Amino acid sequence: ETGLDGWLRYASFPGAEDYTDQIPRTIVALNTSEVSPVLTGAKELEHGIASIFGVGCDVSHERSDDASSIVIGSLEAYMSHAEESIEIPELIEDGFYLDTTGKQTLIIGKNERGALYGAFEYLSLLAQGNVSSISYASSPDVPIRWINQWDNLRDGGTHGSVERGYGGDSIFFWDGVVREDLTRAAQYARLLASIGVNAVIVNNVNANETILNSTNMDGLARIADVFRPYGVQLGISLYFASPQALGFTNTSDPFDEQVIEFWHNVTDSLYERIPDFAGYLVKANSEGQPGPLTYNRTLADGANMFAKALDPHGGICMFRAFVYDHQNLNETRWKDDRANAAVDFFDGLDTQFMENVVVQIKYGPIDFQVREPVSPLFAHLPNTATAMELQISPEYLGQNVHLVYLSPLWKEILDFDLRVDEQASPVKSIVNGQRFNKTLGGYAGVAGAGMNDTWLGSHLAMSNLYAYGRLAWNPSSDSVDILNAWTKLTFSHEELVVNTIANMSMASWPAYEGYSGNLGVQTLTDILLGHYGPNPASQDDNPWGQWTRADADTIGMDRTVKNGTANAGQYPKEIAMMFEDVSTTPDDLILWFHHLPYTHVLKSGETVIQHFYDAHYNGSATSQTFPAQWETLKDCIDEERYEHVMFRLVYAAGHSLVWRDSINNFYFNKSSIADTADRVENHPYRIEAEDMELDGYEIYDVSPFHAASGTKCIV
Ligand code: BDP
Repeated sequence: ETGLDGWLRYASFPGAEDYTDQIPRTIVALNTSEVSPVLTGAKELEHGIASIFGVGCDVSHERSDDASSIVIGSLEAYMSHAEESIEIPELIEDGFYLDTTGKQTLIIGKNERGALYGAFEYLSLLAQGNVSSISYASSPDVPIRWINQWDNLRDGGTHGSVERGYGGDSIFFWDGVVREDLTRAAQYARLLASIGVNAVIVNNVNANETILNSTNMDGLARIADVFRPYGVQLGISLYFASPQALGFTNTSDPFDEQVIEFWHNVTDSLYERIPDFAGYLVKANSEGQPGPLTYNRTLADGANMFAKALDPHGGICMFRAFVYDHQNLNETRWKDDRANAAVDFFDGLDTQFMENVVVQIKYGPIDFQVREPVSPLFAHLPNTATAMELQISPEYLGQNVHLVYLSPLWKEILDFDLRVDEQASPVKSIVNGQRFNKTLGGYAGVAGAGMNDTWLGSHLAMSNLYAYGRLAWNPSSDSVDILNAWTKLTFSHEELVVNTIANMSMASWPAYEGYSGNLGVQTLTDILLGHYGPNPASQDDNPWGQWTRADADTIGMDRTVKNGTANAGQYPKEIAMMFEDVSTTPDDLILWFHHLPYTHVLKSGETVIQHFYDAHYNGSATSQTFPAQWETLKDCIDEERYEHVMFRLVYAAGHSLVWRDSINNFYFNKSSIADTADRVENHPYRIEAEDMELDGYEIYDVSPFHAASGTKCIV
């Protein structure tokens, strides 16, 4: 199996044949439009039931009294066929009601998209072997459940690459334009719809103005056409200085009349082609990108310019809070701490944004690190809609070569209680709008899917895409439940498979944190290159503002108000007090907030440096168990996917040793404090490759030097 169907394989399961008599044979689609998600749902049911149970169904539009039919439709359509309608529980937009207890199986959506979601839910239950009678309503926690693809139209040569994507070229773009063949775009929309994702931003946040030429707008309309039957809306990222770059104006000042007119015209043209266009995503004044500050306007002025153009059409402007200037780290107001930037930049703007602006905030204050506190900005915008940006393609967490199941990390962030105004304020209740009475809000998941049949570069990484959709629908879902459902749908119902994948996945984030960066010092990857391998030295010598502040005696960033960058003071009072004080800061964030001697004793009883050594050994030891665990599944999984996963697990187990030894050696060299278990200085069983007799290999110096023991590698 290639993996192309992801979790929508609809494989049969042992005993499925016993249920064939119970499965309805007629599917009645109450909504009749050819592009209606309801019809998509009906066809999906037909396909799924045939695949799981080996029985054929007819799809019709006529409701009859046939006892074995599945009726699927929007609430409105259901009510208009009201002869014997039953009372449907309260639903919100995109929600659905699923009832298999009566004469007819009912799948009723609040809207047409909701009905499609209901069909996917029903099929997911059947495919997991759950054929018992059920009756329940389900509605999403948030209206914004979007995917961000960082796809480039052109990348130097002719490719459409995906920034921070590990699954091959763009499924949307090639050679500067939208691909002719959009089969993969439709398949992607199907996968996304099945987990409740309702919009995709199709191009990179580092956007290019050429997305707005008429050829590309026509191309975008073609993508929107293949998305529409799945209820997935299309949106795009904008380059802020497009009016200038395209030669329409000589400024991109958001107060300039011609600039305003330009954006209104662009927006109107997009809606002419794509009436259900979702909206814009804007990265401004960040990492060299222009923005409103370039023209001495506020971030709100910039966001509102787009929001005004979108408003008459019902579109949304997602305005990113990832605003910082990497050239200018000595900016005094940030106190030399990039973690302070977002709150400082949005200071005073909370009441300034239009209703259809959503501020999109990365989960932590820096940048998708293995361990960050939640971004304090979530506590500062009670009058503004917010969305949380999560990275499904784990750029700093092993890039889908290492196994890292992200749901536990995301849930820690979502459940964190910010205690705004000393009241319960879990982050998930801020983004869903409940805490501050907002109607808009939600999630943006940076997915990085590509043309590779595995979509993300690795079969196991697909559990992260699945979990993203599930948590955006219901952030209180359990990480293991999500995973087990995914495993059954993707691989097998066998207990051994389900339990083994759960064991490996649930151990994977702690293991990666163990052998990469501990105690809140971040992931310790190289900063300026690919963000992949270990390079702890680069943390203290880069213009991007991530620091460990390590010297011979001490390590960690002092972010206290009393002595440091005052970042702890950006949190609401109770949380600020907790992070201000070493004794109340949790161990896993202690070096994020405090600069401490290597000999500081943690709450665990270990010293900081011994924790580093042990965590690196334990984390990499866990990673060593993954290939052996996977091997037990050899006879339960098809060979193609078994081998593909095994190859990565074996490689990652080896790479975890590179991580372990380079980080441990680096801090041993800095601190000169010996490992109490005497593992770091002496590697008794190791033979360096460069010391062997080499045939056909040459010895090279490694840069950074600490990424290889003895500073050498063979190639
Ligand atoms: C960084 C990525 C970079 C993105 C940037 C962003 O390395 O590729 O452009 O975030 O989110 O983590 O804008």
